[in-house]
Amino acid sequence: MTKVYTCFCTDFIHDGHLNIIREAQKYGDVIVGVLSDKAMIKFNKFPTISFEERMELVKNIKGVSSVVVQNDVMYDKIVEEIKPDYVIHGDNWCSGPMKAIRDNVLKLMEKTGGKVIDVPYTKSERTNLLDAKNELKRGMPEYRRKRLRELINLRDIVKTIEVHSGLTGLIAEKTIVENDGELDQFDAMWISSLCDSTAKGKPDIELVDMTSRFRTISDVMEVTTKPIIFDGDTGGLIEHFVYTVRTLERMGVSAIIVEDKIGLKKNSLFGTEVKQTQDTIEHFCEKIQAGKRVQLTDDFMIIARIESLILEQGMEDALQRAHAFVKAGADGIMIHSRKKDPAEILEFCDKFRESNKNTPIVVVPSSFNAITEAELARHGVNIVIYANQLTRSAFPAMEEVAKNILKYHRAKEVDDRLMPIKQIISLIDEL
Ligand code: SPV
Ligand code: MG
Repeated sequence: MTKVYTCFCTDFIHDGHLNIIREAQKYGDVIVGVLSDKAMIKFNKFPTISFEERMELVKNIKGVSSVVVQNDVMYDKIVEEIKPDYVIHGDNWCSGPMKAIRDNVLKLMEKTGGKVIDVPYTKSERTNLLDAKNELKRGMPEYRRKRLRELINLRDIVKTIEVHSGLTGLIAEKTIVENDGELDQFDAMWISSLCDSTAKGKPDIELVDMTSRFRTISDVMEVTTKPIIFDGDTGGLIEHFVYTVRTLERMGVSAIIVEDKIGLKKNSLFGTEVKQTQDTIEHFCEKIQAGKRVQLTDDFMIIARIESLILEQGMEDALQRAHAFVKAGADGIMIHSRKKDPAEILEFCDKFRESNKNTPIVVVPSSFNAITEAELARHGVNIVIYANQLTRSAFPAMEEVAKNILKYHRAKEVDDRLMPIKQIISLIDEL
């Protein structure tokens, strides 16, 4: 029998999918692959229903002969397994990031003598609306909030990028690159106190109040679906912290990271050059416990950030705090360092993992930036945060353009550095 293969990466079936099945039937037996959770997440189609439910959905389509699991975004393994005569797909994979997948399939089919069929993508008002609605569903608090915990389980390391506005949110949400035949993108977003403050021209000393920080979160949430980790600074007074936890959880934020400092907070990258006071273990444990007590879902995470290495209090102090904070209920540990050499971070991770295998570890490699994600993951790190790179890249670019306009008394000389007007006006999707 002639085998026709197609892969579905969807939580619901619409006319477009049915059209592909109808077309496929003209060539032979239709085998549909359902993308596994792990693969779907790589593709930023975070599932809103379970894998079993997605299998069931496809099994019930008329004209489908069999349903299989596709474990990778690229088709190498599945083509080897099934040896299809045809691979059929909507022609939306002829351009954009999905083109890398089509190229992969073309190469494989050239080898086996099979053919690739591109079916015109169904663009009815109904399918467009269903697509858009399903996409937006992923941004609803009940889906978004639990996504961080799911990612920690599914990813070797959760790659997180700083955002401080709708625009930077769009970059985090949509930037996707092909790397060695794999599609790559960020998993989560970090609402940095440093960058949120800097964007407002304010110092990073907990001056930008929570109401304003929530507003930033809301701007980001409007245009994204990825999970959010909130930089909660010291968390403030315990009496205030509990309200912050409640609000963040209700909004659909996945985690707050609070640092074990007290009093006037200064940015950690100043280290001991400025006066900073570390909280006592007892008081910080009380803060964690208070936050956990008011939390309403099992999704939300309170991550304790340890400043012992920043404040030169030593490894033993950092480890003692980590274990105490976990005992108090912390759902994760962030360990920070401002050294260029990652040695102390790796030593902490290795020692912590000797007696704690599961509590997620978060790191922020702003200073020790030569270390790779793979190396961090090998030492037990679960989340890596690129905490300020978007802000630090945008500022010099903007300043340079400003200087040049002043220099030449016109904007022509900077034009080749600017995003074309056409592109910027179409950057934001119309509803
Ligand atoms: C932030 O991004 O605001 C952080 C990380 O807290 S750091 O600036 O390195 O302290
Ligand atoms: Mg901060």
